[in-house]
Amino acid sequence: MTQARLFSGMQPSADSLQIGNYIGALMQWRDMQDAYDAFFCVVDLHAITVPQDPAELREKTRRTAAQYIAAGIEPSKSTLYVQSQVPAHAELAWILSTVTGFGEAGRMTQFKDKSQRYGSDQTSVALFTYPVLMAADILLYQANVVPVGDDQKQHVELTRNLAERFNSRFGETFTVPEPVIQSDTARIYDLQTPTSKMSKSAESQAGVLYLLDDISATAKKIMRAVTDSDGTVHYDREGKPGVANLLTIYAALTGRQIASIEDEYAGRGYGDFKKGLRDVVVSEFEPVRERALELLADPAELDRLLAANAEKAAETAEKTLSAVYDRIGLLRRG
Ligand code: AQP
Repeated sequence: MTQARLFSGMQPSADSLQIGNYIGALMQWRDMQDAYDAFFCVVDLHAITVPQDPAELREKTRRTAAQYIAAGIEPSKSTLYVQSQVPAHAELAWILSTVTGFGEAGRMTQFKDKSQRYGSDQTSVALFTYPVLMAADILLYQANVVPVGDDQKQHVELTRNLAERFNSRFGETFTVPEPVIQSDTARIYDLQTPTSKMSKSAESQAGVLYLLDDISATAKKIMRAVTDSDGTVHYDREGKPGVANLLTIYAALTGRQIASIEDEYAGRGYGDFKKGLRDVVVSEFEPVRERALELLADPAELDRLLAANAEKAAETAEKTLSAVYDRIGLLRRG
């Protein structure tokens, strides 16, 4: 029986991924890779929608791929590749932009947020068309499912609309994908500002737990995490966002229920609780970090592996692109 297809990706927008990427995406990907024909992409074309230093971008791309593998994505099982190595992504994005309404693209809240943050002079047209490129990423592989955070739900909805519109205008071409939205408890917040989502490219690194940070830095960040003056280890997202966030991380990494962790630390104060969490995070991160650094010590081998996977991805992608070109009436090279 053929397996259903899965597509997902992350931007190489930092030297290291952070624990939110790990809990919210990589752990899920690792669990799903056996049941699906999975494509995991390092979306470098998305990363350049905001300015990037060229040498750093190349390095961040390798680092992101190495962390996928170190976290348990197996390149022999899943297709793990770099977006720009498969030109069909950019080509299909152009085609899809011709069936995307300007108003429709303008309603994307991520664009509204990001363009407000950068100001219109610093906002690229590519940031505006970002969701169309994301639609191309997904539709090229005829993906059935797309695991994403809830902030990406609107983009997957746009992808579904574009697929349905294209299919009804030009004939059945694309699989209409379903989003797999991670649950609320998989969302991780900044340790210093526990009301904001943790981000790998955050301005301040003090509240971000990076997978590749050295272990003592990770331990310090956890011990300094913002809590409250109440002193009880209890989950209350609204009233105690700092503690709730630490409990979320603890539960996600151990697979335990939040209530059982609350019981364990009842009457023991935040110091003990943070030490417990520090041990959990450090023992989870240590082997991932070591494996990633090992892979990065041999960039030529990593590049070869990525190239082989890109070739595999391109085979599938080019089939879809070729069908699309035919359907819309582009004259093909004879
Ligand atoms: N804080 C988070 N909690 C849970 N999941 C998270 N993800 C990101 N942050 C958290 C998930 O990780 C994947 C990364 O997607 P991305 O690289 O395209 O960018 P993002 O979602 O914008 O992640 P960052 O870390 O915040 O990156 P920057 O700083 O570049 O914007 C997605 O599956 C996301 O849900």
